[in-house]
Amino acid sequence: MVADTREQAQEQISELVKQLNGWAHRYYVEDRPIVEDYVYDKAYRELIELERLYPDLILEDSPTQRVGGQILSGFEKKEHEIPMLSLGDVFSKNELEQFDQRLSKMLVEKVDYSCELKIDGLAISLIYKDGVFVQGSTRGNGVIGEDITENLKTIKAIPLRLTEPVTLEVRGECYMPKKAFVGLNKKREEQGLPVFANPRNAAAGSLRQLDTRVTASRQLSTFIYYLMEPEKRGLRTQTDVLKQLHNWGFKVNLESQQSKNMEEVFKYIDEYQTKRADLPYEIDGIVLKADDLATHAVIGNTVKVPRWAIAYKFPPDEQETVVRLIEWTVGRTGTVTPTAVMDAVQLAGTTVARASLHNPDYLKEKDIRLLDTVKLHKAGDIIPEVSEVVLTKRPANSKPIEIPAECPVCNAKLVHLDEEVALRCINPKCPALVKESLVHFASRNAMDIMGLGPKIIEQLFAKQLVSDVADLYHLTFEDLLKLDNFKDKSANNLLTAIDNSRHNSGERLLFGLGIRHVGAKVAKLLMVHFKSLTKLVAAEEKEIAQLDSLGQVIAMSIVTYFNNTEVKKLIAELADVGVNLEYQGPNTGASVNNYFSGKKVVLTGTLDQLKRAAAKEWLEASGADVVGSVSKKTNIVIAGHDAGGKLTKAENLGIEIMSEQQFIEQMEAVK
Ligand code: 1X8
Repeated sequence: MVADTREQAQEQISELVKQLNGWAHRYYVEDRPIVEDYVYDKAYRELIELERLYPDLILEDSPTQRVGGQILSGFEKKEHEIPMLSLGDVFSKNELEQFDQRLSKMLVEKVDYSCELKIDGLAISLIYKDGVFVQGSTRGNGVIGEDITENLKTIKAIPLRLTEPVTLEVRGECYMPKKAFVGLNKKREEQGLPVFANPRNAAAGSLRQLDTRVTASRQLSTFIYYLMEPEKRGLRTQTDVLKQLHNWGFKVNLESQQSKNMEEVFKYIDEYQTKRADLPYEIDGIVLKADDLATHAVIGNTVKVPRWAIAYKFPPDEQETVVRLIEWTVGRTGTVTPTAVMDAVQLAGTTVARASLHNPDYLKEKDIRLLDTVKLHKAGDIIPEVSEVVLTKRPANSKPIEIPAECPVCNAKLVHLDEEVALRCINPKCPALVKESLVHFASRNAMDIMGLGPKIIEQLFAKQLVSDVADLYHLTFEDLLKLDNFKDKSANNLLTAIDNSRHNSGERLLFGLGIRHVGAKVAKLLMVHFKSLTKLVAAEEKEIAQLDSLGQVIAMSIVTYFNNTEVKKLIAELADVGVNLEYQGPNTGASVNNYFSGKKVVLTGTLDQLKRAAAKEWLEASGADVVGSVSKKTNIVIAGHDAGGKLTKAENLGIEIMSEQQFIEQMEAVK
């Protein structure tokens, strides 16, 4: 969809923003998506294109305004118009009864309660002007917080525009879902970075990022539960406030419940104490609020906390146990990680006997030793974690754990790369690494070897048929017949797939090597510049770092990698077995193999080498729309000889023109 006029563009932009925001609302706020990701992505790309052509027409609630990208120099202070109070805590049902009795004494009418989950996140405040999100801040000390507007804009659950043009302030909790927390820590462990202790710390760290792209990548979400000056909207109860917040487009926690008496409140507590582990976000208790808003003014606040609400905190799920062993294992990217092996205990419904200690720094900081008694809990309700050592129970003459100097699998010397906390094995022949590196090598965006998945690789490895990626190219028909369920045909297919991969453009190989910080995109960029892997191997760190501002970290990672003797041998072996090390031109590598997909293509003139019908069929199979006449909407014109008016028109309109030969090259490049 290409707009012909500015007015059309404006209309299309407005339509797309409305549609995309509607879909995103269903996905991020209501958890009930109505379109497939690719439908969203397609419309999103259209919007980006229109906004690129007409940057002054970008709407403030456009989803493209959420990607982050600003680098902030710091956070401004933000004074809260009304202080953001904390809640009084209680830890027993008995104390809750006392709270109820206090309220009952102060009020004439019987008290109904709004029972809500207490989200373990960070309190935030959001200000909307005429329905548009204008400012967001942290709680800070309750009176003065920090302006984190740009970070909050990246959170998809926060509406950039409300369903009504209202001016108001709301408050709620920003949190990281358990799944996002587990994924983030896993990634950080692999990257050698310190891990976050729990989802709340992870959310806090993510919100205070000066690079808002980092915040955008962290999958934060929010629950809004408080509206300032609700009486101005004619709302009478907290239950109604929650409904209204939801109607304005905020994400509101749907587990809330109105309760008529303490019996019902206790039932709610018991129910969620059980459900807690299954919720996709972490809660640390429940919040009880007098539902009738008129009573809030009557009951009032103390200096620090409201008297009309209270938090009931769940007892911590923590167990003591004894450390029997510290195990060191080699992970996917060579990180060597210590794990505490302990006497098994029951924790939040499962039996736990192991907890990752992440890296040597973490181990040293907690100073966990053999036979120590430790307190164990579950971070994000999922990951067993040692909270602390019970020092009073430490045996006499215990000694700190020694950090290994050599890889527990291959005995190679372990290293710390740059500023990493992780200990790493960087021997590319280390068996622990090889299996994973083979899986990556064969994967779609790398060498794209069809049929060579983790299960086959496991077998090849176990039967000692391969010990590095170069060995793949020595595999014989007989070798493959040794694998489970392999017959003539499957063996032949796999051999052909491996054989074909020799001719891939070099960036696939470069990406396939699995060098840290070298993803498919960086690999492509490097190969476009250096043209040959051999030249990249010989390149200076400075030249790499300056290339499209790739930077020091990537450059150092590449140079360190290629400096390794084992790596040098591996590259030579790959060249020996006929694997291509050269860049083969545009549109040959990873994730660009659909050059024609989604494009309107016109075939004109006489084709010498191809049959016209075959060309059309091939284009359509690649996702192109082959049309008869040239218009502004045409993307590509393929012109044979004696092409006439259509070619002239395409030239006048500035449409991409391809000769038959260029088209054939594209076809061949796009496997
Ligand atoms: C803190 C929290 C509140 C609620 C949920 N989670 C929290 N962490 C709620 O009201 N549903 S209220 C609150 C506060 O007032 N400090």
